[in-house]
Amino acid sequence: MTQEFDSIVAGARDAFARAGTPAELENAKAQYVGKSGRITELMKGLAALSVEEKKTRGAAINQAKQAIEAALTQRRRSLADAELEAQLKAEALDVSLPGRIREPGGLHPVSLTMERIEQIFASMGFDVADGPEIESDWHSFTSLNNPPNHPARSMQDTFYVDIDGDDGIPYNLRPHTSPMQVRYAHQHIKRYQEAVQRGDPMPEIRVIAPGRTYRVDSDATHSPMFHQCEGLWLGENVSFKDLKVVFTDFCRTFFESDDLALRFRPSFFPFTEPSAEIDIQFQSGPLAGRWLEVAGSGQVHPTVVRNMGLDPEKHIGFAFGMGPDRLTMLRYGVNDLRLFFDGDIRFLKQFR
Ligand code: 2NM
Repeated sequence: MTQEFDSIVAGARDAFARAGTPAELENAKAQYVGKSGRITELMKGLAALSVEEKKTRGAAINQAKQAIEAALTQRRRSLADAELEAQLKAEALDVSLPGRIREPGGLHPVSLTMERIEQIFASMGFDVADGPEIESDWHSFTSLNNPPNHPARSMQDTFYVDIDGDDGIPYNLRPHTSPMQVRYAHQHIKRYQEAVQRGDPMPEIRVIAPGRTYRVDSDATHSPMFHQCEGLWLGENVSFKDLKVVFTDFCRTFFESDDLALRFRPSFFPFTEPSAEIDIQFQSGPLAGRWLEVAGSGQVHPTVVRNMGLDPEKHIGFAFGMGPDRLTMLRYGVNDLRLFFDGDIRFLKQFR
């Protein structure tokens, strides 16, 4: 091969190497072996030569053409390899990643507590009542002996809705579940009136009202939405002694502990008189020795009994209110209330 052809082949190799894509490579190819490429033009030039010259020059051109085609094939292959490499890289699959499995779900720890509370009180003959979270002013406050200027009614404590009730006062997000007990009494009023007419013994009211409640409050131990479970037992002769028995029994069953001490500490609520806070004390375990407040309670105020549509001479008894969120914290040793409402699956799956 002559110097001339060597440099053409070198030029072609160069152009092929510079082509970064298959399209660029096909363009470069056209300049050498295409219809009007360098080699094609040289072939055409052979026509004017003698037979002898055609032989030697033709062979040399052919050799150059073969070298160019070999270089082209090689470059095509390396570009295809690079393309495949890039594609594999882009679609890389990390087979060492854990698969996406659907794990079994479970109840929220507070729901577990609610179910537990309901089951324990059901075993003591308590009905479970459920009702609206958006309440009238009368049900949330007035019926429960909460005077209009009582601090529990203030805007700072209660969420109000943009809709007025029949009394012109906006509806509220219930700050406790006691309205449900007033509703429950009203729902069953016929039974009590019929008993009076027949001279039968007065049917008892034994009900708990578990559910969501709302107050304008938010820190490590208060959430604007929290849970309550209130209880009510009214009958002709239901006393504070019965409250002590019922609540002691409940606490011992709930915490699965027979050596649990209870303390009834005088307090005040508008809807009960007398009233008491209920504290418990574990005798063993991580919380042993400390008095822990778990509920409020008291003998239902005659005004409240009257607002239930009942005769306070015939329906006497007690009510109590407790916080399932707090009971859940005590039972499982959770130290921050907000963990219940963050929805962090790592926390929640521990109760599954
Ligand atoms: C508490 C404390 C004391 C209560 C009162 C009533 C009702 F409806 F009978 F008036 N339900 N719950 C009550 C009494 C609630 O929570 C701390």
